Amino acid sequence: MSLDQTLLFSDEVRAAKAEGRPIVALETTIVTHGMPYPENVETALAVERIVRAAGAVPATIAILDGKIRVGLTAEELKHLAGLQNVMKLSRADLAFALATGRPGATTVAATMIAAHLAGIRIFATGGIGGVHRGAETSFDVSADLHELAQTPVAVVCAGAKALLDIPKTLEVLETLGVPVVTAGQDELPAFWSRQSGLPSPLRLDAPAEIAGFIAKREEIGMSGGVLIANPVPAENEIPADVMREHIETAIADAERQGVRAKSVTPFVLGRLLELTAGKSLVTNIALVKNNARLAAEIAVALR
Ligand code: PSU
Ligand code: MN
Repeated sequence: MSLDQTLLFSDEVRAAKAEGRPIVALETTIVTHGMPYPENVETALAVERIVRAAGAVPATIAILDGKIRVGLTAEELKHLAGLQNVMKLSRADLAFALATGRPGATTVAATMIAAHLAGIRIFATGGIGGVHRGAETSFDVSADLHELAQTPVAVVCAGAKALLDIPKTLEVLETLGVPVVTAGQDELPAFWSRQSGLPSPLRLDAPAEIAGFIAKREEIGMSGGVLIANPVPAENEIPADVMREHIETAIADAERQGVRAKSVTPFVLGRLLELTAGKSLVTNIALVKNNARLAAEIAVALR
């Protein structure tokens, strides 16, 4: 079977490709493992509308019936959100879902692979995976970091999720040669909060400047991606010191219950939703929308 038969474009994305219009890839792990129903589906659809309003075409990516689907209809998105046992796919198991026909949602790593295969250069998400706290004993380092090192797709996020060890995550990104550019401020944001206490390695302000940086890397044939950190809007942020306590509780709960590997991030996000009485989800939704808008503006400027 050829790639043509495995990579399936929606009509909207196929037309956008044919016309050379800007496209923004979107992931689905955030739908199946990152947010509860019905906010997950509502957010995914709202994010697609934001991308369109900014002049780009959304390409939401998932694995269904042994195909890499690039662009889903609202019905397909709802179908995916309602399925049981959807795999959370990364580089290691993307082809496993294709070979076995199991449904799969794509993480940042798997979405980057699919976007690159589909010829899409920009991708918006909430927060990337990174180096987990306690990684010195658990060795839990997200495959998202290695994907950023090798696959040339620019990823717009709101920083690494604050449940991670952000200083270690930054160190690994530097080692792997991944540029980290914060949009509009000097400090790296920390997902729910605009502040992480760490300076961003790089800063650019206008979408056109970010597009110029991406284009320059392409021009000189640099491998790997770019990480763009977009601070959550001030009116939606949860201050870092408020989140810190909840994150510590959530991680302690995960440890006590023996939650490991792929289950850690979904568990901690779910626990934070309870501990913040829903506020973490409101912020997560706001930051994903904010990232979709910036990604679309960059895609438009990159044309
Ligand atoms: N952004 C969110 N919520 C999420 C994710 C991103 O707002 O749930 C997902 C992404 O798919 C990312 C994954 O790749 O979390 C990280 O998982 P892990 O830590 O297991 O690598
Ligand atoms: Mn992990």
